[in-house]
Amino acid sequence: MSEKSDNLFETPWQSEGSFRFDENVARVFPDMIRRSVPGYGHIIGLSGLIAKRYALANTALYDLGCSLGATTLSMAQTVTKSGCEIIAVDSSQAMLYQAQKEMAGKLNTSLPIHWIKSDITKIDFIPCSVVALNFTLQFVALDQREILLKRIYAALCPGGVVVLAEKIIKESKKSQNIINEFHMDFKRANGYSELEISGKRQAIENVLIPETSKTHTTRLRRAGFSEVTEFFNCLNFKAWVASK
Ligand code: GEK
Repeated sequence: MSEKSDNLFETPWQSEGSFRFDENVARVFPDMIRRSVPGYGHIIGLSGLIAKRYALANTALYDLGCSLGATTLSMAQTVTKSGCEIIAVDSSQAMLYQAQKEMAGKLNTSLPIHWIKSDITKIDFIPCSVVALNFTLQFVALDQREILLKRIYAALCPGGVVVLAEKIIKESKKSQNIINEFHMDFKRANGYSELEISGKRQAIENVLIPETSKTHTTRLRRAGFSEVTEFFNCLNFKAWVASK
């Protein structure tokens, strides 16, 4: 992947909620997410291993909000079941363009990959066994999240799974403040300045809407998932596997 460094927030031009997944973000995305999300690489790697374990022959695997295709690549490199295909969906043309450019030389697997530009709340799902929602549900409108999970549940074959990774908020305000400080320390340690940290926070306000861990797990169960298992937690980032 491109290792262009993220300097988007070095100048104080951001207004509240101005963050967009445009070509500027697409260009620096791998650097941005690696320096901002603790454990991002682990979650992507584990998504591939989970996909390998749960993929069923002749079904689709979805990467919803695929960005530059990191999860798609991870699944493509591990899944060996016959007749599977990966459907990678993103609403940002800039992200999909960059994804296909960067993945061109890397995706030399036998698994067909379909890149689709669409809002994930608008697609018609085909029978599937693995659906990855890595840091994407947090950008979907709050009133659409349960509807989307129910539609995914309906499309999953018995034994299929959703992999859900999210930025979360803590139930208590005190805990939230502490974890926020730790997350800011993580970003500082990765070379972001105070100006960049506050600029990004302002730009992402009301664009990324995090929820508590309990809200996520309760909603997954309401959507029908029988077993919801947390497999990753670092600072204010969590990931679960939920099975049908
Ligand atoms: C990764 N999963 O590398 N429909 C389709 N795409 C959407 C929607 C929507 N409604 N809302 C947001 N997106 C990736 C990282 S990034 C996470 C995912 C982040 C897309 C958006 O265009 C962007 O590419 C992606 O979801 C979120 O593991 O930037 O924190």
